Amino acid sequence: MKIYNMNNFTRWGLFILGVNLSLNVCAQDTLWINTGDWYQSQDTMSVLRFNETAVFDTSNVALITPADASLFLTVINTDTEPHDFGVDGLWSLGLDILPNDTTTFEIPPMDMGTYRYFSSDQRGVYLGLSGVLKVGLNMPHQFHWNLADCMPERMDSVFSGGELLDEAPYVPRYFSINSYTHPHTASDANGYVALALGDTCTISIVNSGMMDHVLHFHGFHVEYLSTTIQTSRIGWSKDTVPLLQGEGMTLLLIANQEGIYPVHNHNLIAVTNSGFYPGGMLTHINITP
Ligand SMILES: [Cu+2]
Repeated sequence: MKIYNMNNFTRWGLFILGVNLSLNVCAQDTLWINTGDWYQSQDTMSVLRFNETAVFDTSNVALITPADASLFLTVINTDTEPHDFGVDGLWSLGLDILPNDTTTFEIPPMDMGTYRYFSSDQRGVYLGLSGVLKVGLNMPHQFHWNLADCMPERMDSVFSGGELLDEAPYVPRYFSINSYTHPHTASDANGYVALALGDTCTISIVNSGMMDHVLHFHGFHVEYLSTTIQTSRIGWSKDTVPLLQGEGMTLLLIANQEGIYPVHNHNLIAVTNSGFYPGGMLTHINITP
């Protein structure tokens, strides 16, 4: 089937005209649901990801769309099973995208902020179909952190169509940001916050995991610009930020001092890889002169 995607053309056209993409009245994008292997220290896991091409990439791609405009999305499902699609807490497609099929649909206009887009079916949840959706964010410096926790035994079982063994305790062995675990988080250009002194950035965070997470910032307080669940926190300035399952939030960071500062999960088990410390959900803010 012919895939019609104006996205790059539109971006370049607007770039040449010097027009900001956010002035568009609607946006469109294409996602591939791909299958591939995710390698970690002690395990290789079969996973699913939303990618921007038919080539498997270990990180779900971040979707970017203007505020108050419809997003026309085409999803191509290369998996062997059907998947649903939704924006957590906000909107759901209400039907399955069938295996080896393509579906185009319209997501109604959304307010400025960060949301989780995902497939809520069992394979989608356990194998990682969950990403960051950024709406109406216009700062020149933007980062995103897609948080996940992974238990290889459950993933293997779900991938092979076996029993989930849900009654066994959930003991995840990997904790990742954009599918990177420390120390590899340092090579993730979307997650490793590299800025110059005086810069300001937004950090879009989504909790795609099956447990709540809490992040601790060293050296900085960050301001809540948006959040989808704990909305009373909007406007707060904090150095410790809890994220409930499925929550999406936008934080504002002002790079007002030089140096390298860690940001890490405050739950010790979540800064390990297969039980070894340090690892997991740990990245850095690197401010240069
Ligand atoms: Cu700390």
